[in-house]
Amino acid sequence: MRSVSSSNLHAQKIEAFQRDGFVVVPDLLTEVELQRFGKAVDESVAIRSRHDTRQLAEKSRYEQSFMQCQNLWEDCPGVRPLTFHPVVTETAARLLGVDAIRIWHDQALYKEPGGRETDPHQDQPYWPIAETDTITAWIPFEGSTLESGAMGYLPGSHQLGIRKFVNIFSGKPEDILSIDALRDCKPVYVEVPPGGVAFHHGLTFHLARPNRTNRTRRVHTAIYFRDGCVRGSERPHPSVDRAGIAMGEVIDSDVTPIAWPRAVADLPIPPTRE
Ligand SMILES: O=C(O)CCC(=O)C(=O)O
Repeated sequence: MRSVSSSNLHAQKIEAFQRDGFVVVPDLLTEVELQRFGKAVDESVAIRSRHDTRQLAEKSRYEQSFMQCQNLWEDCPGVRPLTFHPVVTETAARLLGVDAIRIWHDQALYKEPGGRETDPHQDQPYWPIAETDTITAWIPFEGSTLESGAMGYLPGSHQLGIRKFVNIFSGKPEDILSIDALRDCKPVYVEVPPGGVAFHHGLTFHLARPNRTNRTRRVHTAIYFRDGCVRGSERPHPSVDRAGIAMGEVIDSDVTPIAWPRAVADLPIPPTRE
């Protein structure tokens, strides 16, 4: 099995992530893996969305940015080895500079042909995690291009001391990019080559371009946090509420198992609770 030491995680990548709050790491997944995991996520998205017959134009503004299917690792055995992929998870831990990480949740983010842009936001304010040792792995099965819905990041915005909840879920969100603290910080859009993974810090402001192609932009993401983080607010969230983790308690349950390090080929047993 490959490990990060034999992949492309040079010190410059770690420095870039810590400085900019995002980085693209090439060659983490093989062509065979992209085919296998892409098929597994496609099937899971099809099952989860089988009752939704709406056209794109009939969906909410938020849903026009992407189809979102969460916690696929739990009920889709074919997706589990991707969310807990040893090279992806080790890379995430090395970028964060921590010894062990847990899964917060995973999700497919499928931007349909004609899908609108993803509105700018930070992720961390959506999560009741006290510490900010959080990272998302954004894994496009066919790579991503400016035309297909590439991600854009505001470099260094994770270090500005901002922790702002932007409501992108209903109605038109506030224009967060025009606040004084961000006005001089322009998004950098990045294309990801097939097999590459884009990582961003939980405090990095980010957005994505519309999908101007006639193919769905197929992306799986996994959010990881440092082992030992505690619940920092009462904000409801299934990743802590399902396990009854109270304010101030360490976030440690079968809902958020260790993602790295794990023994070779050892995958976590998903929770049975709703
Ligand atoms: O894929 C997208 O369009 C947005 C992704 C995103 O916001 C995230 O992964 O936090």
